[in-house]
Amino acid sequence: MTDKFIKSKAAVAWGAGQPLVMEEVDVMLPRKGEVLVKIIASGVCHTDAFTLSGDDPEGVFPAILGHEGGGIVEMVGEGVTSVAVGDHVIPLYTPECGECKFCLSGKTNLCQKIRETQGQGLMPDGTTRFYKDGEPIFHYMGCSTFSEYTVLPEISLAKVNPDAPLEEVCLLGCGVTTGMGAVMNTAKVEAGATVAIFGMGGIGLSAVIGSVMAGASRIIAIDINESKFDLATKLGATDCINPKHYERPIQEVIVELTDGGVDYSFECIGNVDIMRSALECCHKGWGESVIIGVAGAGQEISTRPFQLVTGRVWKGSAFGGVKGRSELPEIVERYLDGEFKLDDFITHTMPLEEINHAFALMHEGKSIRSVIHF
Ligand code: NAD
Ligand code: AHE
Ligand code: ZN
Ligand code: ZN
Repeated sequence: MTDKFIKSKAAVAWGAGQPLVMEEVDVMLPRKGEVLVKIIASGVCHTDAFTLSGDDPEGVFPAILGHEGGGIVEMVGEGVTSVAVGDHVIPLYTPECGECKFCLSGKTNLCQKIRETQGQGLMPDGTTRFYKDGEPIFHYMGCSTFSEYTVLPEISLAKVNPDAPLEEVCLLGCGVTTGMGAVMNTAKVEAGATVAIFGMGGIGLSAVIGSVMAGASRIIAIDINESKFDLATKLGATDCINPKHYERPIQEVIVELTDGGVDYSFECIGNVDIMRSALECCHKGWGESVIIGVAGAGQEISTRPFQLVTGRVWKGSAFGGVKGRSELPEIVERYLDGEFKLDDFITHTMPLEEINHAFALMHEGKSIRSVIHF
């Protein structure tokens, strides 16, 4: 720990299942190819809660969580050319190096250039930039946006229009891009198609928006928390279903409602039983189901192979299939042009000091997105 550093307030996850603790941490200045970012705002995504719970096989502690942020470049390390001090940026947990096999494939947004160290909570050189009293603290998903200052690789930053309010477009760093992108890029829902979306949190509601944009004829929203249905309807869901109101499996109900099943379904919860329902509510011969939800260590999906033999397709989607550096700036422009709104999602705002309240609201089903203002 011989690098120069600055002081930063951060919410530290000291261990699985423990509340975050406000700390003043030391943030090492950026090394070659790295960027110091001052975070202006960060959403709280269910994946942060998933990792904090201890269910994430890649969860390491102590760590600074948060991956749905917006910030301003404070300082650049040696060799950084694509962003400069003062640029507005959105941190990317799916970076885009533009030169790895994955980036060059034209088939995926899953850049693998720094995936291994990122999964270990480290910068690409295998070290951390966060310390408390000389003890290292891990990064999270390459972002660590629950810190006033964070360090990211240059390839993990999307430079966006400074006219866009970072307090809103931070949601494009994960939730909204993920839901909209899964519909438009992964499933490629076409006009007139029927859609079922399981889970009306930030991701599922964004999938509703994506389905409306795609011109879907029927958008069935499914949740066990009916307080989510008002917003789902406002955003364009045509039907809202609470599975608890039925004795039969929800897939049977949807198949009957839709003359044989939906064209596309999306699992936005992280529940492997619902992933099965989502697949099996798809139409024989062509129905496609996209898994977006993240399930805990040791969990597995199952169905009868006959479901796939008879033409249903099971897929997954990460960050909506979006390549962050080349495509996210354009999505920000579409937001600025009024194509979709973000403020509907922001049910709560609070300072970093109150971040544990954001997790409580999520677990109680009372929030869509809490946004932390720094
Ligand atoms: P959230 O907690 O805001 O929303 C989840 C919703 O699911 C809630 O409305 C809840 O009431 C509902 N739900 C829970 N159990 C249900 C059940 N049995 N039946 C029907 N509805 C049920 O979460 P979120 O932030 O929207 O994230 C959703 C999932 O997506 C999480 O697993 C998260 O980790 C994952 N995620 C994945 C990606 C990706 O790139 N693949 C990106 C972001 C989030
Ligand atoms: N670490 C977990 C998997 C977590 C996961 O699937 N993450 C999603 C993004 S969730 C954002 O809220 C993702 O992008 N996955 C692709 C990747 O490369 O991580 C585990 O099971 O080990
Ligand atoms: Zn997320
Ligand atoms: Zn790459």
